[in-house]
Amino acid sequence: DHKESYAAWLQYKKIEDFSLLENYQKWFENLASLADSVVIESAKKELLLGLSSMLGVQPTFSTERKAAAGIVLGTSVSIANQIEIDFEQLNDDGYVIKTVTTEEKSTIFLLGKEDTGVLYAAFHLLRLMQNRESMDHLDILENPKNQLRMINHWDNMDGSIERGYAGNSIFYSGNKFNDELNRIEDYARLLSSVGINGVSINNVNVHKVETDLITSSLLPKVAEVAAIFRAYGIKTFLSVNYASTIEIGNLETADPLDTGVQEWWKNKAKEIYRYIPDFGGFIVKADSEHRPGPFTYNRNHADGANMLATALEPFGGLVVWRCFVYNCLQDWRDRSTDRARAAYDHFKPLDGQFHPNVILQIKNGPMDFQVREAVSPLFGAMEQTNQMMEFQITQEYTGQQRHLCYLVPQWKEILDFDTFAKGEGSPVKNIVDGSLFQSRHSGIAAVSNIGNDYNWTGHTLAQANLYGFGRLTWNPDLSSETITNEWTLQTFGKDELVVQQVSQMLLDSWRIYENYTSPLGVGWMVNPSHHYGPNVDGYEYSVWGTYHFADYQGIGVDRTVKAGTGYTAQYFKENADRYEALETCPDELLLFFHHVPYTHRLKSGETVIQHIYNTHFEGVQQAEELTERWTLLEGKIDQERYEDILKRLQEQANHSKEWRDIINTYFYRKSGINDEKYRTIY
Ligand code: GCW
Repeated sequence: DHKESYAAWLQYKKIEDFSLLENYQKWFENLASLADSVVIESAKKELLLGLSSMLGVQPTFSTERKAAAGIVLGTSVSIANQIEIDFEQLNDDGYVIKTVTTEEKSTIFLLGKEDTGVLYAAFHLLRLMQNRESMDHLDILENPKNQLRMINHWDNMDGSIERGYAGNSIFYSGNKFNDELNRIEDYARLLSSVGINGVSINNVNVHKVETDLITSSLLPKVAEVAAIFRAYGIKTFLSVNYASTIEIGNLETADPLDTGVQEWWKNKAKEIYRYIPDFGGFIVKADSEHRPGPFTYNRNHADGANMLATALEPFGGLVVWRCFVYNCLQDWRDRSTDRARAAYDHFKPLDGQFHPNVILQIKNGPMDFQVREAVSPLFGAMEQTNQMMEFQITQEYTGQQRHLCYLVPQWKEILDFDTFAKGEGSPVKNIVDGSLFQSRHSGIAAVSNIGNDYNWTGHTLAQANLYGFGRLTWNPDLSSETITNEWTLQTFGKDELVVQQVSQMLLDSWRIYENYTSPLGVGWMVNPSHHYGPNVDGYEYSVWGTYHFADYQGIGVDRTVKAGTGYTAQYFKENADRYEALETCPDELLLFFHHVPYTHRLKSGETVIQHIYNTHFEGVQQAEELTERWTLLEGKIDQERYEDILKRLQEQANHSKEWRDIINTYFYRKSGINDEKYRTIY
């Protein structure tokens, strides 16, 4: 019945330890909820589910606080002065969990400033219980660091998911919404349990059918979905077709300065908000990879975004405008065009021109979610513009959920990257949380990795990426280890060996994947179009602008000011200088910034060619070891998940050999330089 696979980290496994069980049970004899709303209903429902499952009790909620021990749910308004709490310390989604023991009563308060805070507090308490922690002296105050914590779906209404590796869409099939929407509620529970508060439900590439999502034919269904998410504190957004006025509006233009176009969108916004009063707003991919946009009318991105923003503004809606804009019709001979430069070149000059309800959504790197690339220099470069991060949870370039690649350590590195935008101590996380420039709106979004597979994510261990994304977005200061341990405990239970092994496997996996794939930050080297598996020259002569320029002498992209594309100058001085000079450029990004001979010596002491050989042999060995490490856990977790994961790890180990051999052979043949250790190169 796939029970464990489906439940993901909300297992709520029965507590076997008798004294812990007794201790927990005493708290749940009296449950009171002083507030009421659909969101509070969800909190109550989740608590009851967790309690009956973990403790085997079936309590009910009353509306007032009773004597003896108990749990009390409330908000700043409903709690009045029953407990001294300074609600001023909480932001809109913040909460307090506090155990208060007096002579007559012991109470655990779950208090939110708003209803969502109560829901998050309920999930937090359940997490503590899943982790078997004591509840006797809780004193917790939590505020999310990021205002928008969002998931972007690339789901199409035919049921397919662009870059999806876990089955089909849970929202649509056959160009319609699914009749059965139950699964969406379980999805909402998973998201809400890690603090996600926004979701866009259709692909940023908005095709013909999806263009209709903002019409009266589909809005009632969108509203149904939005109602499910609303009960879990999640706002619904839609990706829109920039050329809607032409496609569905009977207008001849989508010129943002045309008054007819402006009117059409204003009316459209009004209509949408009639169906969904708390609609989040629009995600827009414009003038990118053949999608329509304002360029057609000689207008810029600010013109386009502001036109939509004006329409949404009266209702509090946001425009999330993507910065993934570049020339995708390049010629490899043209060394002056550099895709990495594109987002900055397009958007930086527009700083200060965007309306307050526009947020620019910027991919973490300037290329496209590679296993390793530089951090986008656009972060911090637009002081007067709302910016948010776009990560990719779905593993397009990182093994497509057939390989284990846990991305939390990568995301942390990016969030911690010091941009020097306001001198030392200006990390990306302080730009996207809005604090560095006091931005009105900000946050982190990521492309979903889930589908209708019974375990949501194809690779069961890829559930950790979704969990980790949420937790990290709530608080970017959590360590990878904390998040990983939490996830493992909740997902597989509190067995020391399991927690230790699984956590360490996750933490090692990104490096392992990098080892046997593309080296030193150069990226790509994948099969065109589906992007799975090695193909060193797969994109080398194509129009997409993703080159490595390997020849018989050397490899890498010269992005220096001195001799290359000048990209390094897009960073603030400290980083620009560091990347510009070969001596200071970090090894792991060497080929992203420089073209060097194969004999160039890295800071590690190895030559580039020897590094390629070494990491590829080592990576395969590490991938094989992952399988062995997993087999230690047989019998310690349920058989279904054990075998599912084992199968994927075996596939990974095999496929890593293909990577190793194709990459090693290619560079051996190009360079003519032997492996110092004379290992087998085909
Ligand atoms: O690189 C590309 C992906 C596309 C995706 C695009 C984007 C949704 O391969 O599948 O389109 O990025 O982010 O817009």
